[in-house]
Amino acid sequence: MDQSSRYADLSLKEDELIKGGQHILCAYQMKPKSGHGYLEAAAHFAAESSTGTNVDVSTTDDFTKGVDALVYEIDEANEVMKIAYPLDLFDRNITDGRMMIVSFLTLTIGNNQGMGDIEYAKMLDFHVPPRAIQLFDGPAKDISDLWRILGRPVKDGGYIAGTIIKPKLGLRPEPFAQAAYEFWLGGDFIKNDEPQGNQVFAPLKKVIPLVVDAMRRAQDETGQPKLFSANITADDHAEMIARGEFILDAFGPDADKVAFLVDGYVGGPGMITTARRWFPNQYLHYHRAGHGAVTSPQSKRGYTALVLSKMARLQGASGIHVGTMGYGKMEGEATDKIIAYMIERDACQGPFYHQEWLGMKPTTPIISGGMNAIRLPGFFANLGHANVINTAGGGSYGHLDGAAAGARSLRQAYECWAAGADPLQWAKENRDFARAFESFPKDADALYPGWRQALGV
Ligand code: RUB
Ligand code: MG
Repeated sequence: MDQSSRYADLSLKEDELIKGGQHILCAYQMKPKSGHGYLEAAAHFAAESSTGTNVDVSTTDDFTKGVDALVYEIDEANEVMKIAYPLDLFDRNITDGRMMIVSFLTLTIGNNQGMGDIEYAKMLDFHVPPRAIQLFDGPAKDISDLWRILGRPVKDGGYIAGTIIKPKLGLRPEPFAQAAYEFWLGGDFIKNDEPQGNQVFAPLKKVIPLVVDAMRRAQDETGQPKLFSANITADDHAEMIARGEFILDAFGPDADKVAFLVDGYVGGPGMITTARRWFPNQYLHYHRAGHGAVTSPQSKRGYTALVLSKMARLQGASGIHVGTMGYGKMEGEATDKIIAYMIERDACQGPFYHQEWLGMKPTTPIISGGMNAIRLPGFFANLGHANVINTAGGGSYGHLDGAAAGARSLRQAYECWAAGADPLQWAKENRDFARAFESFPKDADALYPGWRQALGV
């Protein structure tokens, strides 16, 4: 059945839809299965994503038609279609009238992912009108809160040198806390690796008090405040809350230095909102393990990392991983910096839509995945600033002189970029940075081919 007379209106103008403020707009890469016309498939997609199904139903009335999603633009050659979703389609909380990301996903990237007449469809961008911005929680805490704790300026407070406790699993409580202590002697921020929780060989109730002790000793020794991002991811929201409350209790007077890490892609939006609403005083660290299944450029379904990141800011993530833009080990490109700009700025032009955030707090880009001191200067040059959290696991614990030197090498890499210095020159005067070349010789060979000669190695 061709539904394009009802679910498509190509006379609608995008700028007028945006001015009207009554729709969420979504741009997709979409290809119909062969034998299906583009507009027909697009209209069926909009029907399935809003009020319709594959046939007319007798229960439809005039009101129903007023909340139809409408295809308002198609570009068959580039496989792009755009759909306007009336705001009233989206589910609202009975408790406080607010919007929820699950409903956004259920409609805009739900059943439409398995339709028989669609070869593939992937959301590339979306636009949120001011009214919907007001109806999402947004972040409660942001990077300025961390800078304040660290004694830095609350604007442009700069690079936060972090790590991930490695090995990923397999440390018992004492060696775990020792690994934390050593990094904190040189760095600012430590996160649990995402699978670390309450394993039988490292019970959370034993590990956390030792981490608190490690933090206190590192603070005493360095005279500097330290930050810890604790994983509270769990299937059950009551378990998440129990973990969070135990952790805050254990940190006591240092509880403001605790972030909560939630693996939000595997866990889903409910987990992020649980953390956002139960612990609004803690920095909310959105980890996104598994996202590549849908966000990878190789995947023609799902949504992009930019879409994931925008959803995270709406939900209230204080920070979210945004990859390493081609400078680390995970998939990514230099142009991914747009993802960072989208979540940290108050207005940003995305691939299809200009988004105004209207004062919603920023979400920190968290840079992670195969990073080390050698890779950082190029990364900062591409991004154009260093107001990020960077967690380098292998890049810290893989440093030949240990984790404290690894942490210092990260800071020296930042200072090298900030000074506009030549990294090889800088290495001659900064030992931990220099030793990073020897620690990660494959990276050094690729990025600075003459390094052995220059450093006399
Ligand atoms: C990185 C790590 C993180 C990934 C997440 O460890 O454990 O979970 O970076 O990736 P290492 P992304 O620093 O040893 O590589 O940031 O792309 O979501
Ligand atoms: Mg990890």
